[in-house]
Amino acid sequence: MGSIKLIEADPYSVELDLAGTALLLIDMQRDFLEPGGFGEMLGNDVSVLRRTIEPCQSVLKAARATGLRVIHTREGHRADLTDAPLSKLQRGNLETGIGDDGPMGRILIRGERGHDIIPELAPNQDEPIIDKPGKGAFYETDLDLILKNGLIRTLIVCGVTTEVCVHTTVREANDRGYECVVLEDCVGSYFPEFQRMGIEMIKAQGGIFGWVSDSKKFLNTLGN
Ligand code: C5J
Repeated sequence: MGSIKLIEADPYSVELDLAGTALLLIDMQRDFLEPGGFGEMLGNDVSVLRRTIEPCQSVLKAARATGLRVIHTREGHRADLTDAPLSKLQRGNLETGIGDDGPMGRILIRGERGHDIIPELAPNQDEPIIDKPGKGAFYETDLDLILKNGLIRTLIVCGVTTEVCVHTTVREANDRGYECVVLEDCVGSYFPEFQRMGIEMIKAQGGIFGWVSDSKKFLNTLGN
């Protein structure tokens, strides 16, 4: 590795120093992506998120083959819910919400089947998993420490959902001085208009939060 590669992106192409670049896969969990999970229980069509799985698999395979650092995140809580703010537990007046029994175990609780990452994108032993209680992957986690220790400055961002955990994380990363390249076909929203606007917002005003590219361009950059 240690090489500089150009990735085609919007609003303009950008150089990636591969030694300082990590792939960040955000919340590709059963609860969001599989039928019967929390996302579907909230009335969402999970098939629109499942479109991201194949491109994410290609990107993950290429990143591993190149030796890029790969980091996964999961949104969820302790079994006793002591790390979940009341606001998050109560908002929405849901009949079945975080911590309640669902078809894949207790919803968004660490260790439960629904909380885990989908098998198609299962982490390797050497890939850190960041368990986060919030939407942003930096909030109350050691992600920043792991990135700093790994001399990582650039994040290739994939995951769900575009306007919630992806956006929050990209904004947090941006404020901490990281460069983010979001792969459009590897991030998904249950709402088409949020997907479109979420992507637009990242690359607006000369790349106010970073760049937008896609899986094919990323694979071209890595020479796959
Ligand atoms: C949501 C997420 N949508 N991972 N979480 O609540 O975006």
